[in-house]
Amino acid sequence: MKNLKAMLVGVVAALALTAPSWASPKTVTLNVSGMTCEACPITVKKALQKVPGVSKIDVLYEKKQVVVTFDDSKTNTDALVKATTNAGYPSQPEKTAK
Ligand SMILES: [Cu+2]
Repeated sequence: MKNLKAMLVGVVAALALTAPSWASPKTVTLNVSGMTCEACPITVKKALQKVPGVSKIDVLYEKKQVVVTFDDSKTNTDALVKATTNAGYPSQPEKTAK
């Protein structure tokens, strides 16, 4: 079964690389420096959940980062930044290393 698993991993990797244009979930990492206590991520998360098109939010409290997965046909990084900023937590998209 080892080979099958390796093959599946390869297929998934290939799919990820050739992401179809009709469904393009994007992931952005936002640096939220204002998250200073453990209640902050909850507020940030709630604000982001209200943005249409957002499908996944991972708060990395220790790194003061929020990883947001969203549908880029429905929303964009600017809207996400605006949402956290309006909630009292200004954020900056992390420059993605290519
Ligand atoms: Cu707090």
